[in-house]
Formats: sequence, structure tokens, C-alpha cells
Amino acid sequence: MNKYARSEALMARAQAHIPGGVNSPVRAHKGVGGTPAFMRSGSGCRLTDVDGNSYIDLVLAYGPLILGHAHPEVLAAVQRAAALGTAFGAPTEGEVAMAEAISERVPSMEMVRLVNSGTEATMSALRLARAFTGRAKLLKFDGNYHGHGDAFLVKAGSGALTTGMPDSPGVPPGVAADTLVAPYNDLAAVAAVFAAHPQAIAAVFVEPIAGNVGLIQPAPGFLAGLRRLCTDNGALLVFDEVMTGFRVARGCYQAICKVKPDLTTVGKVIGHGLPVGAYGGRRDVMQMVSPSGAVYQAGTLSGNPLAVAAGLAALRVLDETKAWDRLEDAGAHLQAGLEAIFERKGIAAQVNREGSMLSVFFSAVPVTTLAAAMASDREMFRRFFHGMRDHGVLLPPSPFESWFLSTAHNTEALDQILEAAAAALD
Ligand code: KE4
Repeated sequence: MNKYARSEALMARAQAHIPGGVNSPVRAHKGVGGTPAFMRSGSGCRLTDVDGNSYIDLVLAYGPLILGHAHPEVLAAVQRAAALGTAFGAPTEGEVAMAEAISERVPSMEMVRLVNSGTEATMSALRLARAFTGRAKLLKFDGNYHGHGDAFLVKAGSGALTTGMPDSPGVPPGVAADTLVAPYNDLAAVAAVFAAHPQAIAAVFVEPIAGNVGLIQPAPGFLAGLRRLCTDNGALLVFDEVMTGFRVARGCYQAICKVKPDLTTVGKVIGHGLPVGAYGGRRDVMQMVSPSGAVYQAGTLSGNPLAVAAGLAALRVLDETKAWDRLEDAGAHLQAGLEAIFERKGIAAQVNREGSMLSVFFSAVPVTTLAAAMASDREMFRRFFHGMRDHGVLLPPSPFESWFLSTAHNTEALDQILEAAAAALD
């Protein structure tokens, strides 16, 4: 009996009208093969697909669902908001509360503008940095993914890496020419780029934890070094915390690394599954954003009441339950269990983790660069992905994505994940 029959039929229908049958490339399983399961519902840490298969979910929509699927307090907040209307094209109190909530948690974000996705947040932050500095060039890191804005689709991570197109067609050479790339964790290379382009770089964009190549942590001193180089060269430092934001700490990763960026982009958790992103930072920079300044950026549904209600509910529950300690404990439990299994089975693997986000590279050497991630055993990952799915655990369908835990992943679920991992590697 084909346990994915309905998903396969839906994929055939989908491909008639949707490119690749999906609305975001990484969902298409190009990195692991096979048919993606079409999902019907989620509850807590579990998903059920259209064929009735149940999974413990380690994707969590690539990060937003930090409280798990269909959390009652998030659902109630969205239902209350929806009953009052879905959009007004006018300011609402919820947007003020969300901006205050973000600034209170992230002191570097003195002012905030809400948008509808991480991509919009990074695109807007780049335009603002270029306006503030009067410079054109952007420096990013190979394998870092900042959404699909033209300027960022150069040596990009995530789905661009999975599909083997880190430099997308359709990005004009004139745009790509303003995007400079350095290897992640290579401070000397960054200093060299600044020296080669004096007074020309508007901003350095960095994922303070690289979560779109799998997970790679910053080398000691890397982020502080970027801070110093940006200050010395008159460029803005932009932390892209769309993935790490409010997940690895209440105050984002910058509360852990104690490096203060000039601008920060966030998303995912602040919508808890509804579309939202935000950019913010220094008041003198953000004041340049229209209508207080001349840098234009707009959005019909920016600050949408339902997304804001979901995000405010999530941030409140995270505070009330002191979630980050639990998320750290869950991540540590899973990492230790996986490492013990790899050790017992003599499998060369690296588990990189920050709090409740982690990834597994089948590699005999530590993975601290994109090159090392690319050199990991992708065939082994493909087999592991399908073995885990066959045993009821859903990983992101690519070795170049991070796995996520929620507060709903209790000890029973974590132990089921470890049982599945042991079986998948037999
Ligand atoms: P969105 O436009 O997808 O909301 O956010 C773009 C983005 C920006 N910055 C970082 C650090 C991100 O991780 C992302 C999006 N993350 C991917 C996961 N690798 C989204 C998943 C997808 O593309 O379907």
C-alpha cells in the first residue's frame, strides 16, 4: 500500500498550475528525492498528512512555530482578531504593541517597521542602509540566506543551495556587481574586501548564527570583528535574525553574543505562522524611512492585525512559560542522544546546535564553513531523511536547512525522535 498516494496525486495536480508543485522551492524535496507529504493538520509537535500519516515535526514551518502547531492561546488570539476584521489599511493598537514588544526585548531596535516577510525586511534594511551611508555595495557571506531579494541571491543558502543555484538567473549583472561575498567566519577576508572597496560598502549583512547551510555557529570573535570593521569603515552592521530572532534567546542572538548591530531583521516567531517580518535599529537610521524620512517602503498588509495578534500571543506565552530554558534543555537532550547514536554506530556526524535550532552533517570533521557543509555526505543525509520519515519523524528535506524544536517537543517526543534515528541508521 502506497502510504503517500494522496500526496502523490496532489503533487501531480499541483504541478499543472504551480511551478514545481510548491510555493517555496525547498518544500519540493529536490535535496532528498521522493514526494513531499501534503499536510492536513498540525497539533503541538505533530503533523498529519493527507494520507493520515503522522509525524513528529522538526521543520515547524522553518522556524515560526516555536510553541508548536495550533497552540490554543495563539489560535484564540487570531480568532478574536479575525472576528473584528482582517485588515483596515489604517494603524491599529496591536502594531504599536508589537513595536514596543520588539524594542523592549531587543534594545538595539529602537524603532521598528513591520512588513510581511523576512525577504521584505532584508530588502528594506538594505535600501535604508544604502540611503543612510550614500553607498551602493553590500557585503554578505557565502551560504547566508537573506530571502529572495535580487541583491541577496548571490552565493545564497537555503533552497538556492539545495537546488544548486546560489546565484539565480534574472538578477542583472549590475545588481550582482554591488553584492560582495566573503566566506562565513573569515574575518581576514572581510577586512580585505573593505580594503579593496574603501568608502563603498553600505552594509554588512550576516546571519549571526548561519541557519541556511544547515547550522554553523560564528567563530569566536567573528561577530565582534565585523562590528569593529563596520564601525572603522563607516558601514552599517545588519544582523539578519529572521531565524534566530526570539528563538535562541528572548533578546535574539545579539543578547547572547553581546554584539550590537545597527539594524536587525526579524520574522518567523513574531508571526507564529502568519505572514510577518520586521526591520529596525538605530533611531537616527530608522527615522529616514518614509513618511518620517525619504526612504520609501510600504505594504498593503504590513502590520496585519491577525499576524500581529498571533505574534503578540506567542511572545507573551514564551515569557509566561520561561520557554528558553526548556528549549535549551530539549535541544541539549536531542543533541546528546543523537551523538550517542552516531558514536555507537560508528557514523561520522557533526551535530551543530544553538538552543532549539540544530542540524546534522554527516562529516568526519567539524563543520564551521560553507565548504565543509558542502563536503558533507549528502547521500547519507538523503537516506537518513527517508529513514526518519518512515519512522514518523519529519526533518527539513535538505542538509542545508536547520531543524527546529518547540516547547511542545516533550521528553516522550524527543525519545521517539531518538528511537527513529537509531532505526533509520540500521
Ligand atoms: P521569508 O521571506 O522566507 O519570510 O524570510 C527570508 C529569510 C531571511 N533571512 C533568514 C535568515 C531566513 O532564514 C529567511 C527564510 N528562511 C527559509 C528557511 N531556510 C525559509 C524557508 C523557505 O524559503 O521556504
